[in-house]
Amino acid sequence: MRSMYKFALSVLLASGSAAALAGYAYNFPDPVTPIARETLHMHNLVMVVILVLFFLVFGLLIYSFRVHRKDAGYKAANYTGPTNRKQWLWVLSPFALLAFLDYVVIGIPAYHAVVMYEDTKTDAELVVKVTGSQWLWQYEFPAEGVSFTSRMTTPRDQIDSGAAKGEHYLLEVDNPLVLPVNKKVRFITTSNDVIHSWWVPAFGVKRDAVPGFLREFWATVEKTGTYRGQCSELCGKEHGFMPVVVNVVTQEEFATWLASKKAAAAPTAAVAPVAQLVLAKAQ
Ligand SMILES: [Cu+2]
Repeated sequence: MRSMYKFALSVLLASGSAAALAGYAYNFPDPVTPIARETLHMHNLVMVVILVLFFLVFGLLIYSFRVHRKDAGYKAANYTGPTNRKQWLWVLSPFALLAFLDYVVIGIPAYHAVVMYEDTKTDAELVVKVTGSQWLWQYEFPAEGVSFTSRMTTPRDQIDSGAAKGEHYLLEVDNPLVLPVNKKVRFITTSNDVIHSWWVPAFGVKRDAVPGFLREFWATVEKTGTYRGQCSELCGKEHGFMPVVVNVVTQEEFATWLASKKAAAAPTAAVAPVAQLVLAKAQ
């Protein structure tokens, strides 16, 4: 047993420095959208319910093992099913309790959460189209006529040859997506090639980007800052190298950023975004 612990510890130490491990947490990241908050709330609720049940059931088991054991004089029950009222009560009340927990205590808030997650259109103030591509993300603001690609910028020597890793190793890009704070953003995802998945943990959203299909989700980010995520659907050899970075800024900063993107895109505005992507890949 001790050698197993030693082995586990050495694997843990070999897999990363203390600084790298410090970045890992046991709980969800701080929620910054209504969906993320709701998800965390549901998770905590379910956790409390199952922990109480777990300790209750195991407590009863251990109690029974100890008290009703053979050498204390107990005989095994010749039990084939409930026959009297008391036995029926013991059968039906846990069943009723589980049904109540499942359909009421957990079911009602879960239902509300799912309905909320899917409501992408009510009061949406901005639409962003996210296209996954091996191995980068393309962002488009269709109404504003802005589109650009976002690629990882982590230097290859940090990945391949053991150079010291930067603070945002594998989670840094050239063109982050910029969003205004406190605005409901409707996202539409799709893909150019294989299935990808756009995921930002602090937003509580993850949606597959499927070629030939449009999938939707939404986010209202309530706090300015930089949020990072990753592609979370295995999409080829560089799946691990297509991070998501979102800068959430004030409305004014967003307007400035959007205007600068529009100005930069002006000469090639006539070229379809997909064609731009093909050209960029060919270079
Ligand atoms: Cu991917």
